[in-house]
Amino acid sequence: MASTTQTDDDGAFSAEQYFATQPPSPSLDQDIKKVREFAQRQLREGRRVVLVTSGGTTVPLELNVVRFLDNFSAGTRGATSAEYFLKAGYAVIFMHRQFSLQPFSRHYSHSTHPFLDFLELDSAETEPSNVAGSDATRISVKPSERKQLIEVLAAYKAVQKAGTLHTLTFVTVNDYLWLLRAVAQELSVLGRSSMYYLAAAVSDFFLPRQRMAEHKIQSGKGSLHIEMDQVPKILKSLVDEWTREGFVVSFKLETDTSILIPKARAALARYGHQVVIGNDLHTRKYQVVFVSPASSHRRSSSQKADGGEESYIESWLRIDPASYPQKEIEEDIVKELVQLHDSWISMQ
Ligand code: PAZ
Repeated sequence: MASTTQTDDDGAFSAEQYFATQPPSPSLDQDIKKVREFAQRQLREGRRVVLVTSGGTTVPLELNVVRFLDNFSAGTRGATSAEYFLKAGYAVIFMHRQFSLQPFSRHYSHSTHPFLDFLELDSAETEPSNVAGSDATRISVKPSERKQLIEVLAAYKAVQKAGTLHTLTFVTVNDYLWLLRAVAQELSVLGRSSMYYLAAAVSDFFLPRQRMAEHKIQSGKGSLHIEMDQVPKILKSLVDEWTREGFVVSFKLETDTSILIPKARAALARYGHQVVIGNDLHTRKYQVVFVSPASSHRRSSSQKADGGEESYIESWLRIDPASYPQKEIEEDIVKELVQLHDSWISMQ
């Protein structure tokens, strides 16, 4: 816990204090200039925009970083959802952990479906070792892979042509926080047409720059003790300050399912956003729970219709595990969110 810095009531850094003391990455201004151009174009062209965050953040332990804390997230949820949002007509800002999965190319991940395995050298009589470097050698795609490749490639090319996908990368939790704030501030021009789909697995703790070792931490002095500070409650600032009208969807991951719904409700009560999607680490590809205020689409938890306690509605989305990966739960998640976003827009 921070001992010498201004903190929130629960001991976390306040967002204000965080941004006053932790410097942004040198590329932030350039990144945001491009986001501004993208947002302005989508505004002119009358498209809704969704910010999809995806993948895990790191927490560096040294300034010249050799060691860092990381988490499990591969970016499957974010990359898959981004594709379904594009299909639904949204423009997507895909803010993801460097080298994590991305829309379209995710189908050909080096670990699960390496593309070299489904390419073939054309002439059957030619020894692969003899054709290296020959311009005459043709390459083809295995017949069993063609249908899917054509579909993925066609969708990818169409999105490129329409200019509806903009990609940003982060590595550390600090990169993530600075980017999220700046992107949200840029997207606020879109008002209710913007959605925030916060699927990244963001560290709850970080080591302030002022307390990091400059060089690689040396062994030989016994065990290592590191005291981390809490990352500020950024959703509060997002909802109350950076984007007052955006439709905000956060994710809650737990490994103890009994606390999933109470934690999701607590997040809604605390931050006053629209939806929390709860998921369990082991079943996240097959089931999620949507939790939203009963008096749905209200901006702030303090605005109760009857002045009383807010109540919440839970609804589960499930797919048959046997149908995966042909069927992806993100298709249903996005479909549901597009409907909720429609209602949110029509409420203004
Ligand atoms: O990236 P992935 O597909 O492996 O996992 C997705 C997820 C579990 C990180 C995401 O659905 C999620 O719950 N994100 C928020 C995690 C949290 O901070 O609680």
